[in-house]
Amino acid sequence: MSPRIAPPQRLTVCHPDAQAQHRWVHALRARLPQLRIAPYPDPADADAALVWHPPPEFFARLPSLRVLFAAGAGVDALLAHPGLPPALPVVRLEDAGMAAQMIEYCVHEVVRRYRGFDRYEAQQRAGRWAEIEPPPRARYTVGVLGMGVLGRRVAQALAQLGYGVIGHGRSAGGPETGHIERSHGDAQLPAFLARCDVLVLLAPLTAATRDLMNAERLAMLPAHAWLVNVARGALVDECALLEAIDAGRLAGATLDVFRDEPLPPSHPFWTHPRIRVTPHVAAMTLVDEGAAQVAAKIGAMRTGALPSGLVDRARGY
Ligand code: OXD
Repeated sequence: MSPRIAPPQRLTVCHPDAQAQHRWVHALRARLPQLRIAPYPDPADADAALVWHPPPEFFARLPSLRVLFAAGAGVDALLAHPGLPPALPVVRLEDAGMAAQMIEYCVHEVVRRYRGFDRYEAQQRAGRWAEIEPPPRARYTVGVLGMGVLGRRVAQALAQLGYGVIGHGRSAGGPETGHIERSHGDAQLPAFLARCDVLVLLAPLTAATRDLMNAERLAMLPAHAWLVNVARGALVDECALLEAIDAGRLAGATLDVFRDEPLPPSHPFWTHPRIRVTPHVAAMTLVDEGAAQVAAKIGAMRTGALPSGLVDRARGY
């Protein structure tokens, strides 16, 4: 059981985008009038911080920090910060308006593939009039790899539309997901991958998931499958992905995240006919929703409860 975290009094906001930093400061001040809130590096005696990609010297300049809020859902970069004190509690945003966007993005890609809209685009270019009949929706299987807050919402939305959905997680259990078929662990991963018509990656980046979709696992997907990565670029071996698509062992991929961001101008993904690229926008953090969630977490801390979204440092998310 983690010890209680004292509710903060002085909060610094550090964001690489000055405009975003300004908006966070205002939104948090409106929700937390009792706190002293200022843009980094003020206040120098801050006991809490809300951060996105803090600079290398960040933690050395703020020795009084007692809790850290991440301005996003993924904390992989933050946990890899060399200055992060080992015992500092890290709290991440859990939905804060991201789930609705993630659902839109994933549903868009699944529907596009299922209904053949990608093929209709090619047909239009060729001046060809021909119907494409989709298979029965319930037999069209979408695998959602990563059944955290966002993964569960995406899986539920797809299941409500009538797709056959399987949610794969690290371990059995976790929150109830109704009728959605579940699979879990390394042992069940090959069978899960083999059934996917579309695979949606929504797992956090940890030591266990880095390069998860390597050449061997990509080869477990059916050759007609489509990969959608809305999690982190490092989940996928990019060279192996290109090889699999070029060799006809995978239909293609929609990628919102990359190992190097922004995606370098010379990267082959930009021009590949079977790869769709978006610039890490599947679910953008909404400042007002995010500030409301941070205020609620601090509210919970005031009652002596632990805030939701507290990161398990050993597990990596
Ligand atoms: C996040 C992201 O982790 O935007 O929230 O990638």
